Amino acid sequence: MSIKQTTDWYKKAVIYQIYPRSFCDSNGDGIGDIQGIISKADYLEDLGINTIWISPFYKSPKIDGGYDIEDYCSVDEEYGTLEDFKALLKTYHSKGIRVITDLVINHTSDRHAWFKESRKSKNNPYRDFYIWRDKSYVDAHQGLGEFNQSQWEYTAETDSYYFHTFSKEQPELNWENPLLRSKIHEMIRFWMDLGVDGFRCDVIYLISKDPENPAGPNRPRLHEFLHELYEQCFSLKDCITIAELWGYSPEKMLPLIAKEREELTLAFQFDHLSRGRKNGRKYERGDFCPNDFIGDLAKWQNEINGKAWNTLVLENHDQPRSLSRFGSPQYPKESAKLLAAACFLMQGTAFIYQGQELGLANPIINSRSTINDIETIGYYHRYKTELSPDALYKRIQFGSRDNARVGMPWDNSPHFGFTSGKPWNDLPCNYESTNAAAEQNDSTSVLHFYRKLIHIKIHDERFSLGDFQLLYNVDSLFVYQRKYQNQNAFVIGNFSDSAVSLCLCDALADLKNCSNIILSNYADAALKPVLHLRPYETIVAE
Ligand code: TEU
Ligand code: CA
Repeated sequence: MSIKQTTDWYKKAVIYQIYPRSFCDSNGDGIGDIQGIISKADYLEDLGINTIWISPFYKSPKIDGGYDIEDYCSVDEEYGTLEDFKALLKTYHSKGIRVITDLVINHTSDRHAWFKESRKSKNNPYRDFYIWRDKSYVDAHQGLGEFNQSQWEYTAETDSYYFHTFSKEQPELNWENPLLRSKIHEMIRFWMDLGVDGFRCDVIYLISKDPENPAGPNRPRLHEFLHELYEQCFSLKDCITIAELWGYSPEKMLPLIAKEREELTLAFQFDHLSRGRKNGRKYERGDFCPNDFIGDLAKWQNEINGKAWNTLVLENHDQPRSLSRFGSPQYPKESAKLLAAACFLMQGTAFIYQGQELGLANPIINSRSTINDIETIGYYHRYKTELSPDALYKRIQFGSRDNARVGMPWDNSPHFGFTSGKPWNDLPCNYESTNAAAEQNDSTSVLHFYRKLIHIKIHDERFSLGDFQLLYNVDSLFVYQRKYQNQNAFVIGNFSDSAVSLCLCDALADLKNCSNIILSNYADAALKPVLHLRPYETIVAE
């Protein structure tokens, strides 16, 4: 008998995402590592988070930053050893911090032993671990993948083609094969047995494909495969799963995360992160309307709350810094704090990406040598003849995944304390005043604001379990309410660089009774019948 998920600990989890290559280098080779993560446990404990999620650290050629796994049950030697990982678990668990790892099971690296076998011959025992087609099929089904490459790659050994959505070095697994599925289950139990508390499931919706058309949008067996994963793995202890999904409406997502279905625990939604892009294109800046952004978040609150549980995200390793996307260069501290309060005080599990708590802006990306990421390299090659260098780098600066992957700034020493050697991606950045040590000593810093925010998110049940209601969302002004057991709290914000007044009448009348400020981003914030909100001012009141 399996032990089903017993507690809802994820409802009070604040999850800090670590991109291991860029977090902290312990041995001076310019590459972040597991010992580096261990060395920052006190910092994360002081921040107040109660869970970490570590992006892939498994053996990998790192064509896609480690999301191309060569060996599922090992630690890449650049990052350390399995013993180091066990020590990491011990250190974090001893502080009461849970550890979530990344599960990349839609594809492997082309260097994975299964793939090396699979490509050898049509009757190899591993042939059906991957998706193979002949030339006539491929000619009739051409398409471009996520990184601007063809989705079918030729191999001479058997004169046939294998399927991939991401780089050609990331062949996709054939989930129709029960043997492949049982190998994956075994691997997941290996990490659970070591003590891992949950998994972030990379592009998990892609695992089921239409055998007639693997590149097509149909996912006929997705629910079946997820329930099987739950039965065979996730239900065996009190662990959680977070799905990475793209293009899902709340209606389509609910069956994946509704508890009674026993599939996944949580899923990311990124609708609001598409705002401020031209026609939704990731590398092109467009107009940004704050009320659309708040409206997207509120839509998910209204559709998911009470039925399943939301996630709250402003950044991750695939996204530029939220300050550079939605904040203000004139008011960096105020706008970083407003973004944090606006998003994380809604209902849902909060995810904070390393450095976000410092209010980091993007590094400078303005030449070919400042590009490392495979998606950005694909974009560069696609547009380098069509656009002038100025126009091209403007887009890359705006959208590149490299923005989030520069070394974490710990102090003001060379390379901001990320490494004593030469960083693996040596991008120019201005982190003189936005680094952990500088912000530690400044009580008005974004870091101090995040600490307070995380504290109330975890310890004040209005901000974890409370009901959500959007009371006002016009132009740049928003007000929402959280209510738990008849106790109210209000989150108010002016998402713009000009001052505005807000009259507390009609829908906002309840706010008049507020007398206490729980959190604010201006030292002299005050509650008045007509609120005068300064640029990016946010007030959390009760
Ligand atoms: O990302 C999924 C994905 O579709 C990304 O290409 C995403 O669309 C884009 O970067 C953001 O707009 C996941 C991982 O998070 C990413 O780092 C990997 O490259 C990808 O899967 C393949 O494993
Ligand atoms: Ca290192």
